[in-house]
Amino acid sequence: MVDPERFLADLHTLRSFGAAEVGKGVVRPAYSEADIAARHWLAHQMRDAGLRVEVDAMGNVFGLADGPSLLLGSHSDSQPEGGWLDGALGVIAALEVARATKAAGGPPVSVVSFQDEEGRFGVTTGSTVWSGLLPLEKADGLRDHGGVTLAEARAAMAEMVTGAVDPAQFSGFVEMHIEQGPTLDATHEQIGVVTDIVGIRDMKITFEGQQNHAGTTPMHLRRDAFQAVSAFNTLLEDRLRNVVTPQTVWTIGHVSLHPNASSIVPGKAVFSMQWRDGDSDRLRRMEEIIREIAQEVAAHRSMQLSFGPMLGLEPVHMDPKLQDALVRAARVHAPETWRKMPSGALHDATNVSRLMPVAMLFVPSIGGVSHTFDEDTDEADLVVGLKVLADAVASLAG
Ligand code: HGY
Ligand code: MN
Ligand code: MN
Ligand code: MN
Repeated sequence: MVDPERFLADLHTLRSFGAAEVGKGVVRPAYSEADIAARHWLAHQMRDAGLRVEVDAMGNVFGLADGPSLLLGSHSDSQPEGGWLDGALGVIAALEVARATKAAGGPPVSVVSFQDEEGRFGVTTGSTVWSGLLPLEKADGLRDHGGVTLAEARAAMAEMVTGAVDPAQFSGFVEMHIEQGPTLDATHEQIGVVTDIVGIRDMKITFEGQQNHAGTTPMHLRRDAFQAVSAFNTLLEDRLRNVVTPQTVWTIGHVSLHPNASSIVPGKAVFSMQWRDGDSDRLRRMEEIIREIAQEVAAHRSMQLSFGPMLGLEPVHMDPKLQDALVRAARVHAPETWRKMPSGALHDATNVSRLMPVAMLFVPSIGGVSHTFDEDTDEADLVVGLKVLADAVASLAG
């Protein structure tokens, strides 16, 4: 039997690594001191649960059962300003289910906390590398917004690394997560059984104009890189309108201006351009439009333009058999309060689906918010989610 008290206590302990000073959130980006300390603590918990700990070169931490097993988990790194449950919930629920199952002499269950799901170096980097989509040697050259390479960052946890973990030992992967969106909160439902996960594209774009004096340079002579970003953003709205659906999203979430001073016309702007949709063709069409707009703005404003490498993950479907196991358990623990739904957030499950069948379950996010310190979920919903996960695992093994 899973122990809700122990599960909630462990969730709070994990939050203590990198706990934000305000609210309930955490600051635990991949390879930060807090992240590595949390990974040491997790490894310790896994060992106490009777699992064999292996840490691969990326810093993905596995707690392995003997022989073939189901794999449960998520990630324990956070956004630069993250919620306490994003990723952490799936890791701690996995730990609790593995621990309870082992104590009851049940079927073998392994646990994972993937590294850099939040994309300090890209998009779901740890599971992308583990799945074989991106070779580690290539990933090593990726840089965060501060210019640090992945190779430099992961050196900080080199002493934890034991070796590679063979995916062939796992029969499937189930990831529990908070919804991070408004659906379940609005309908007062407790469980979402995920059907699909959207695809994503993410790249850096650079406009280079001319740095100059903000007092003496007449407006018509400026080659202002920020104005180029601003014009680009306005055109996006306009030109994407006929291509997108209400589910399509795009975000400029990071802008770095050079030299970023009040009295200097910015000479250079580097910004992130990210877009997501459930349809690969639409993602491709959007890419064409985005590149066209950037070229148009650059030509019009005498900017030099460059595109960074584009990272992408395709939309994926969840495995029907694993989904059915979650549905059966949801009918028991949340009889009138579950639904099937797609995921607009990315998850490690996307990458793991290249290796084995995967499924996901969601619990509500209060107010539909995540990637903010304000993210939270009612304890009762966390516990229902844990029970659904535990029952689904038991039924899959049986
Ligand atoms: O942004 C995402 O969807 C993921 O949580 N990193
Ligand atoms: Mn997450
Ligand atoms: Mn996240
Ligand atoms: Mn001066």
